[in-house]
Amino acid sequence: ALRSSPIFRAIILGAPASGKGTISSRIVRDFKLKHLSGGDLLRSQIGAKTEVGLMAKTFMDKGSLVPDDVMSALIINELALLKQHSWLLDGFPRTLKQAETLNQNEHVDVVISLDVPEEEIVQRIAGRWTHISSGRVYNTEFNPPKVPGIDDVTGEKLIQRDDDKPEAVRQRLQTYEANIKPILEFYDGHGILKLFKGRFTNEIWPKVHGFLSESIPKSN
Ligand code: G5P
Ligand code: MG
Repeated sequence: ALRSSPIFRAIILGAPASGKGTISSRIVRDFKLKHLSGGDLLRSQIGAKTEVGLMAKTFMDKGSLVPDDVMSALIINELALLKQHSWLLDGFPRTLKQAETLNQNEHVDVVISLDVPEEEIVQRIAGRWTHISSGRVYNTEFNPPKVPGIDDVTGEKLIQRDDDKPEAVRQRLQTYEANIKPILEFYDGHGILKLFKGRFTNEIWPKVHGFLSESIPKSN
């Protein structure tokens, strides 16, 4: 008899430019999960000039976190629309408070944590180009667009993110370091944390793929 596939919920965490977005797009290509990125969600609110977006931008441009209550409400609302779906949450939670709020609202099966050396990260950000409405990312060296400055899929313009300027990048890295430890301990305590260490996405990806192939329950 036909049975819908079992629901699977994953989180992907890592420093700025550790490759969360890049690896997420490979995960959704190969496994049937809906991708939800906190940063992409905020950027689409900014693009639509909503009240939340305008407020969030003041924090993002400095490389600081958007306040927990605002961010958690946004994400919990979006996840409520995905009750029947498997999902992959990218860049949330970023504080222990967010992890606790998520835990009160949703079940999570696995947490993928990317560990990429800092000097690699700083180099990558300088070459990143983003298609804002889809969240697709390119890098002038690693995965350049077919036409410089243009999104492969839509033909629209690519931009450099406001928070990819050097001062904001330094602040984003500091913010990450200041908050990540208790989050990882929280998920390790739940026995669902899986660390992936490496310098390059192409080195980390096969391990993530193998791990998910074994973790995701097979449908039928
Ligand atoms: P975001 O949008 O979540 P970050 O800083 O956490 O931003 P970011 O910058 O989006 O993370 P990423 O997704 O981890 O990075 O990395 P990526 O985009 O895939 O890859 C980075 C670049 O490297 C790309 O150009 C890619 O092509 C290239 N690349 C990938 N792999 C390789 C490789 O192997 N080699 C090379 N050479 N290049 C490679 O959050 C932004 C802001 O939103 C707010 C905060 O203000 C935050 O600063 N925010 C929140 N605030 C509060 N709570 C939350 N939960 C929040 N979430 C977002
Ligand atoms: Mg990202």
